[in-house]
Amino acid sequence: MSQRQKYLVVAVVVLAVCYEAFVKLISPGMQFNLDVDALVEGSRKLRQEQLKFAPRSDLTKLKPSTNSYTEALFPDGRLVVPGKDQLGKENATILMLCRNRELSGVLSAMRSLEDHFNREYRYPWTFLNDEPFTENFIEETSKMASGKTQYGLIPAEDWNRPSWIDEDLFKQRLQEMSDQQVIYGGSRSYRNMCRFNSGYFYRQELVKQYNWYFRVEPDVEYFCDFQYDPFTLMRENNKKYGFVISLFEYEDTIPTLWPTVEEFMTKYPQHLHPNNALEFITSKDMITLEGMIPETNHSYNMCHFWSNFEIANLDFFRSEAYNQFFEHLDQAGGFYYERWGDAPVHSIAVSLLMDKNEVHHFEDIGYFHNPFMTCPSSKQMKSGKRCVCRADTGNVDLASHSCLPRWWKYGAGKKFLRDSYNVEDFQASL
Ligand SMILES: Nc1nc2c(ncn2[C@@H]2O[C@H](COP(=O)(O)OP(=O)(O)OP(=O)(O)O)[C@@H](O)[C@H]2O)c(=O)[nH]1
Ligand SMILES: [Mg+2]
Repeated sequence: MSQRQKYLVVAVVVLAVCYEAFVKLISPGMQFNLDVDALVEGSRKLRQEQLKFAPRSDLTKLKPSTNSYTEALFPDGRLVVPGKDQLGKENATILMLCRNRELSGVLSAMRSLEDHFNREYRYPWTFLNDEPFTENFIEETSKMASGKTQYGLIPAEDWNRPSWIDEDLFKQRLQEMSDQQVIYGGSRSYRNMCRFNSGYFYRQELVKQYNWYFRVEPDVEYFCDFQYDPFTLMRENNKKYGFVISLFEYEDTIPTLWPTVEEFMTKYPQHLHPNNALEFITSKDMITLEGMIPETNHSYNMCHFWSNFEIANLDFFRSEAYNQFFEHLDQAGGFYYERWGDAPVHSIAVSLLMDKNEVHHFEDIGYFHNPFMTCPSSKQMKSGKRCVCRADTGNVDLASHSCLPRWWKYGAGKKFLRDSYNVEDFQASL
């Protein structure tokens, strides 16, 4: 064999060895194909094992992950965990009207309120809906709550448009308000919601048992530690309605609300409280240099308490005065032919039927509902109550469209706390 032939043989052998190595080591597909059946079988067995743990009640048997030091999942999968008994002393509930699809916003609002207030008091949460809540909604919200939770289905007759609403006129007004781009002007469900929140929430079976409610909406945020029970604070100080933000309403949602209220005042003068806050909702003077001067078609200046936050006494809404007020408004049809919101309805009722000293401005909670935020301006209060407000949103309190300065002037007044004060001087002044 010549030298050249020897090189050729060696080259062929080397190539053959490399090819085999390539097939075995570099081409996993060929190896994988060989194991497919075994893998499928293994996977099937694993799934069968997992299925043994599938019921949610058995989740506690699983460790969260192989490198976890906890022995069980938390919470433990039961819907009512021990230790959910109410600690707060008042006959009160936290109330949320919402839809299943709003679950993530519901949970974030719950978490915020639980962390800043309710986990120390464990007041029960009451959820209301015009459709049945899903199992998932119930499971997730009951795990988020420190207290008990209950879920109510609103009867159709408390939610839907009443039969005496003229269908043609309703459709026509819906179209007109939608064309005029009135906020939620074309929405049917929003009108049901506003009417329900004006006249029916306090009549629901689950709500009947309570004296107080704290209204919460999906996606809201609370920024400060409460450090007290707001229901107790209100009861002990003879307050019946609590708010955090007050603003001007869009006039094109309530063109005939005020004339309807004027009819009510003429018909039922006995219901007007002698120490009412009529001036708060009718004054049109300039309050602050930046403040808007309300220019409206009627005496109502559009000021209202923003009702997505409310802490209030249910007996006020159950009173004859409030119910005659609501019935009078309802019969006028403005919840459907216009788009009367529950905020101006509650606010006008509170301002006319209640002693203005029974209304409380919670200035120390810090709150956000898109797009407005209120945050304590006192440095002392902010740090003392561990407030962390949003850095990307301004404080609405003194904004041009805020009615708070008007409340200070014509409502229950305002005591300004100095940031640093001498405790003895302060106590002596009380
Ligand atoms: N069950 C139910 N709840 C509703 C419906 N519409 C609104 N809500 C609830 O009623 C409350 C007020 O509705 P929102 O849509 O928040 O109205 P809003 O606060 O004026 O406006 P945005 O928050 O800016 O959308 C919230 O708690 C909603 O979850 C509805 O059709 N069904
Ligand atoms: Mg809202």
